[in-house]
Amino acid sequence: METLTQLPSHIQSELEHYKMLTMDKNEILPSKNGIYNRYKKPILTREHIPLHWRFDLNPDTNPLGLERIGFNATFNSGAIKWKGKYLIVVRVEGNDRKSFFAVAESPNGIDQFKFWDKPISLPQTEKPDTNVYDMRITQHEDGWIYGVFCSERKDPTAPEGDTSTAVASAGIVRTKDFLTWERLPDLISYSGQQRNVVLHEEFIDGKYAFYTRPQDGFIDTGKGGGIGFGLCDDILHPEVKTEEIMDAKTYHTIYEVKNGLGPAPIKTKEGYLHLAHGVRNTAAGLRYVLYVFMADKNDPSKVTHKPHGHFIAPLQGERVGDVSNVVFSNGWICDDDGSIYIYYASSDTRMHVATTTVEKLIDYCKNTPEDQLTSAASVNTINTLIDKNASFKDLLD
Ligand code: M1P
Repeated sequence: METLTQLPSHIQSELEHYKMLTMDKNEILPSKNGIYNRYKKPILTREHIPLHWRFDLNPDTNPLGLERIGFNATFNSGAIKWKGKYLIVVRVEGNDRKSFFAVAESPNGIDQFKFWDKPISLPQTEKPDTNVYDMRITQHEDGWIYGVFCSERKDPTAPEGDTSTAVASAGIVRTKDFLTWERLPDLISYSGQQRNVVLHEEFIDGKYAFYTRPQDGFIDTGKGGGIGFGLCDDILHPEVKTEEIMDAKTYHTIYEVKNGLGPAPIKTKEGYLHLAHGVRNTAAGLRYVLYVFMADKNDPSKVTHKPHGHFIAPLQGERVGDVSNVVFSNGWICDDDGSIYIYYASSDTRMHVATTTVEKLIDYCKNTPEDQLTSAASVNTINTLIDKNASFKDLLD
């Protein structure tokens, strides 16, 4: 067996760096709004990729020790607490632009994330995926753990010479151990393409329930868009015949161009907590931010509370990456004590964590003013708070 000292020096230093990163402690940052805390360092980057995924370590076949397979990014991860460990199912993107899924594990949810030995080998349907990404994990009451993800294929109707137009649909897999995955047929729906599809954890009226995001095209949602909700009779033949839009895209909001659900909701005594992304256009391109809302505990398709504006927006170094000005989340974990770990990616490049609690998110949802949709109404909302504070203003002197 080769020993460390026989590796070329650049692989040795990469190994030292990898070991340091995967043992490194993170540091909670003071909260600026009391609602959540960010952390000092990203939890997962391409530098966390194990070296045996990158290098042929055999000096006979790789005498120069060159990297054989390059990795570009680690982002948009599903999440679950499983057997006491915090697992994220990461979208890893190779230098070849192909995304795939790989499980990374942490003992505490905030640092020391380490990839398992091998990425997930995803079974295929009869129509192979070209690219797969953004898996949402749902521990369903039927006993399976489901992963719903975007499956992308070239549009067969694209005109000759068009090498870009694609079709997005919702792929579905299930597992009991995160090692062996069963592929189910892709979700059938009748509202165009689908991305950001999420399985609800409970049966609703004895049926499986999906949150959807109907879209006319691959990027443009067109007449589609909004977060939809639909029921499905049989998960082995998944089909959503009708979708009801429960949270629509809306003019002059942070979800003006499109939106999409993040992870499966967290069930609380007061309703379902949701994390989603909203997209608006700017002169510098699309801006993706995260927002939170709450749905009725007796009717998960009914939004009951919706704070105005964004919950998390890209900040400082998060603003820059392969697709800049983006934060995106498709994973969070709620611990038994009510702590919530929000896993979000910045700029389609790296993973971060933010922490909060069920208590804080319920308070945030119930007591943050809604978007009143005009500047004048926003000023009224601000003035209402200022007036309410009149007898407490001395506290600020
Ligand atoms: O590049 C930003 C995000 O764009 C897409 O999200 P949506 O479907 O809402 O437009 C996805 O490709 C997502 O992976 C990506 O982070």
